[in-house]
Amino acid sequence: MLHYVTTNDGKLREARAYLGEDAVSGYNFDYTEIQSHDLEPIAAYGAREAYRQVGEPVIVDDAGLFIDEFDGFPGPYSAFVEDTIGIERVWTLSEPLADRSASFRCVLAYCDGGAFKASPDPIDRDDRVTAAATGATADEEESQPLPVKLFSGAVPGTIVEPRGSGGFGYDPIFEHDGTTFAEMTAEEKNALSHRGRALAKFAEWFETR
Ligand code: ITT
Ligand code: NA
Repeated sequence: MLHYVTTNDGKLREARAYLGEDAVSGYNFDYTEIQSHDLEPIAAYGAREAYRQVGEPVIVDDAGLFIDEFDGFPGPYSAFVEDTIGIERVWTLSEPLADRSASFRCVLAYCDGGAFKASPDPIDRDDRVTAAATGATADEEESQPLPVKLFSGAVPGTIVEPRGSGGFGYDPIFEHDGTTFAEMTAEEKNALSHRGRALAKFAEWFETR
């Protein structure tokens, strides 16, 4: 069984809407989130820890909102900023900006303890992350790091005054083509979102691995 490891029900709902309700089970586990300006090492490190915890194939999903004029803030700190100032005040901070362009990004990290290595022709070898790139501790680098496969997705949009009651997190203040993500169903959002794009890449690889 494939486990989507997250404390966030919204992420799990979207993953199941995309991959199928029976294709993935939710596993509520708060893995260690290393500090980094990039989502990739956070997701990769988390996937290794989650796999060690669960003992079956796992996906970890690290995501964030990147506001262009703020050099990508809150980015990897999106959860902290949502919990502290909240999305209404992210809108307030963005309102005076001449350019309110932003993007959502999502990185999925898959780890099965190394089974996918057995694939005769692994796709995207370069996506495999080494311990050095993941910020693993010296101890972990000494032992062989577990292989992790990464899939990323991004979507451009604009920060707007909150609208809509669907989705989760920053969805009410993120507008794409005139509609906020909170005004979309999970299926509509998946069809163009950062997570939907990453899930599409994952699903394509997973079927043929
Ligand atoms: P897990 O780490 O347990 O999966 P989390 O909510 O803490 O759950 P992250 O660490 O990846 O997830 O933080 C992502 C932040 O960005 C968090 O505040 C989310 O609400 C927000 N976020 C992620 N994806 C989003 C999406 O599709 N729409 C709106 N907000 C999103
Ligand atoms: Na988190």
